[in-house]
Amino acid sequence: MPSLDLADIRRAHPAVRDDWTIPQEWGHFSAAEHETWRTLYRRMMGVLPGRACDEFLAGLEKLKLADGIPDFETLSADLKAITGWQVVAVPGLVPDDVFFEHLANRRFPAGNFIRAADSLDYIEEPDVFHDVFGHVPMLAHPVFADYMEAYGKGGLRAEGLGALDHLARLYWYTVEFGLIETPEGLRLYGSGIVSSRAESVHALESPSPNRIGFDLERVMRTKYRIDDFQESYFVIPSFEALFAETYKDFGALYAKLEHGPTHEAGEVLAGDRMLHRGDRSYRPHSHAAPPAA
Ligand code: HBI
Ligand code: FE
Repeated sequence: MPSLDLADIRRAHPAVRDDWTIPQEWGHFSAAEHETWRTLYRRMMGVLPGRACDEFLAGLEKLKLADGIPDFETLSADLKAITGWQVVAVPGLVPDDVFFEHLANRRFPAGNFIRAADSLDYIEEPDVFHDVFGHVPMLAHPVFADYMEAYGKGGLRAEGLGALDHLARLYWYTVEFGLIETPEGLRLYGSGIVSSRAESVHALESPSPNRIGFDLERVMRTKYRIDDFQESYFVIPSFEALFAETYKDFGALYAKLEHGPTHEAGEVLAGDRMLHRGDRSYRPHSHAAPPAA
């Protein structure tokens, strides 16, 4: 786990500011790194049409992200004109309170590095492709842009109430790994999925995972995997419904969450609205521990 101590970070990034942002210095990216971005972009566009939701594809189109690692000055100017959001460069993962503070002020923190060309399929930490290709197109959607700001504000409140792990589950099962119902069938919107070629196919088409109708308390009680495909995906009926569902005071909910069960990632409950009951045929394995030689 990378250091989350600003003094450590400052050794490697002397220009880091108190809010953990750093100058992007877009000119420092090499031709090879821009080529890695284009390779990742091309791979994703081979699987996302017909799988990602229209809102994601429309945002991607509007922000013109195909040519290489975007210059955050230009990207932020375009995005600000649409929903008031901007993209800021950070060295990597930042502490929760710093992250929430940025979201609450419509700033999305993006890792200022890209994965190595020889490991396109797995990243230890969110890089610029996961953060910008995965997260930023949905920030061009007004309702989702509002949801992300509300999430940031909720996070700052949750900190005080010791409810961070519940809120992190909400983020995980919507922002990172959410599915949405459409008249044409289920579609992807979660950033962790749409920035991964294999999971974009797995999440929609594998018989293995559960696909369960979104329920706020259910999601906040459900553990998730950080090192492999999800064992359950939660499905929202619309972004408006997600925003309405979560734009209320969580205080009472957090009090309720102090008691009662926590569910394993692959569990199915009697009250679940099952869109697909997984057959668990995919055996999760942890990337973190490389397979025995
Ligand atoms: N930091 N840069 C960065 N990006 C994230 O997505 C991120 C983070 N810090 C914390 C975090 N996500 C999660 O713990 C959220 O659930 C808060
Ligand atoms: Fe992410």
